[in-house]
Amino acid sequence: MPDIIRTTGDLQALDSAHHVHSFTDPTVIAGGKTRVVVRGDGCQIWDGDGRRFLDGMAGLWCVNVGYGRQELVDAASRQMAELPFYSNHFQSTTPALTTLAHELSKLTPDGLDHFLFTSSGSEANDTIVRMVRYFWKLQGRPAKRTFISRTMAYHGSTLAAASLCGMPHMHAMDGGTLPEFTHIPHPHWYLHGGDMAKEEFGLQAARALEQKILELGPENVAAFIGEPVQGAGGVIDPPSTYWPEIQRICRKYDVLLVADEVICGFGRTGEWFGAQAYGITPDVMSMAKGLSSGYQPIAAVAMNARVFETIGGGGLLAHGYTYSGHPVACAVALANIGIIAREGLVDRVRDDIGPYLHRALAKFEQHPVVGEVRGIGTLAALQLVKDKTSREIFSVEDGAGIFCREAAYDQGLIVRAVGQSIVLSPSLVITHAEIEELVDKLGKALDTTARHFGL
Ligand code: PXG
Repeated sequence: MPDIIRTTGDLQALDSAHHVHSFTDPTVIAGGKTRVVVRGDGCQIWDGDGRRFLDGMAGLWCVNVGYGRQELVDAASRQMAELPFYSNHFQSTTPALTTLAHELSKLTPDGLDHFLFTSSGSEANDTIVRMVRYFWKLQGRPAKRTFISRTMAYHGSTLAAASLCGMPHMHAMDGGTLPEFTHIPHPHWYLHGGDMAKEEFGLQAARALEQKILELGPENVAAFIGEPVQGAGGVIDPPSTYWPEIQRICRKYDVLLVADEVICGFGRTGEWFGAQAYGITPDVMSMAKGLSSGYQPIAAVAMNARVFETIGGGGLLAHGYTYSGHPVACAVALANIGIIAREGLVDRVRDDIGPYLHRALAKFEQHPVVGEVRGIGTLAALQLVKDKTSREIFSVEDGAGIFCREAAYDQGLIVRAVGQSIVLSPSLVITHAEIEELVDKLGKALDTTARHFGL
């Protein structure tokens, strides 16, 4: 029988003894600083000491329908009672899995009608690397193997997905990327656009892809992958000209266009998928997080007919995970999509809560420590700056992002710090009153930050 652990202090001690955390400095945990989260409801969470927080991140960009949805609990429970597991290997399926694939085909951009399931976004992107290379091999162009992604991209932590990432610390850990992965600069106008108009900068940033393809030789380039809005890289929403130009370049050189919809999917941008918000039709997409609102670990790769039919002609598809299309995860994803559709959450983000959030945050453009307020739908970021006129940002050593994040935490608000930006990704069910609370708490944290840095 497992030991019953009751107090937060006991949990913190055991945690530092036994748990290796994700994206955490282990010395912080060794100091007993683990945050123990015990309960959630709507956009609120509670810690082990009964303290309430407004969760401005929806967990890790994923609890799109909010915490505490009994309907999802019931879907999991029914499926567990009926059939807790069966695999999709060797020509098998389950009703939940096939129904989910069918429902997804109605939501994804035109032509993306075939779905391969995994348990995480990292596995989905890793799978894409294998599938796309396999696709080109079957097309008779086996040299097309290189993936182009962007600096500050986040695509996951498995080997290939980490190579797709564009964050230096991801590569520094284990000695760089795998071969045949390369990066172009990310399209952050405020920091890199100089005097250029936003739209002009968008075109210039996209044309870095064309230069890179020509440098590598189109005959060697498999795909370009990007998040419609770069999430973990700091909510970098590109100028409106960017994605259509990227799509044009991909088509011109017959390079597959892959959208990583792990954060942008399932309503965050005010459309079902970020690709729809930016007017593009990728060849392949990955999705996770909002697919089940994080209630179950499930992700998927969507592919168009050209990719599907090509890999369909290659004989046995030597790829799959024990938990590909896990029936409990599929049942929960189906119920979750049902909630998003029934409650009109996608339209709510586009017409109501997205504009409301961005109007409320816009006032921070006047704040001495904020240079830029950016984002779309329920994705937002505040760029913290030392000097508004020169757009000089804080250094890593200044640590303004982490300082501000902790100040928000002291106010009872969870936000993420990405470098010197504060990012937000609340649940799609956040109310107007909760947005007022969020802005009030964030304002206090920004005031504390400005005072601390003498602004
Ligand atoms: N793609 C994107 C765009 C993501 O945001 C992944 C892929 C990987 O998904 P999995 O399910 O394997 O984690 C993600 C995940 C952060 C942070 O710092 C964000 C993620 C993961 C860890 C940290 O905000 N997103």
